[in-house]
Amino acid sequence: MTRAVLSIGSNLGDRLAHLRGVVDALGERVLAVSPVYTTAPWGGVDQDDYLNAVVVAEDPAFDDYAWLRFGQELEQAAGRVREVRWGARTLDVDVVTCTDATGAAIARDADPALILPHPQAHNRAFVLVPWLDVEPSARLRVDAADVPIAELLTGLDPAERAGVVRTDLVLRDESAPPC
Ligand code: PH2
Ligand code: MG
Ligand code: MG
Repeated sequence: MTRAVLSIGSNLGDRLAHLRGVVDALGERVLAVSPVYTTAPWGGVDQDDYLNAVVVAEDPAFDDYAWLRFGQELEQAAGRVREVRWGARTLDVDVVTCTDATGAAIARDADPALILPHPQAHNRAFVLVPWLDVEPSARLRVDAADVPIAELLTGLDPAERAGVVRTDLVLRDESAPPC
C-alpha cells in the first residue's frame, strides 16, 4: 500500500485531454485532484505554456516503482517522445512523493529513474501551488529538513509564482453521483 503525490503536465496537443486521461486511468485510486493551472515553462527551454495539476492517489498493491511505471505507460499512450530535457511534451507524470503504509515518506537517491522525493519539486511553483490546494499541510524533505510546502512556495521567486495561473478547467466531474 502506497500513497503518491503525482505532478502531471502537458504542453503539446490536447493538453486538457492528456491530463484528464491520467485521472481517468487512476480511477478509484484517486484521493484528490487539484485545480488546473496554466504555467509558464520552467527550466529554460523556449516552449509553449503548460497545463499542470497535482493528483493524490493510493493503491493497495503499488510500491513506488509501480507509480513510476504507471506514469510512464500513460506518457507512452499519450504519444510522448523523449527528446529535449525539460522540453515540450504531450504528457509528463512525475512522482513527487510516495508514502508507505505507515505514512512514512519513501526516500531514494540511488536510481536516477526514481529519485524520491522528486529532486526539483521544491523549486517548482507549478508543483507546489496545486499541491498546496489539495494538501495544505504537506511537507517535503529538502536537504535533510522536513519543510512545509507553503514555506517552500513563499521562498520562490515571485516571478516564478506569478507564472502559475489557476483556470476553471476541471479534471474530474465532481458533480457525478458516487457509484
Ligand atoms: N515540465 C518539465 C519542464 N518544464 N514547466 C512547466 N511549467 N510545467 C511542467 O510540467 C514542466 C515544465 C519537465 O518535466
Ligand atoms: Mg517532469
Ligand atoms: Mg517526468
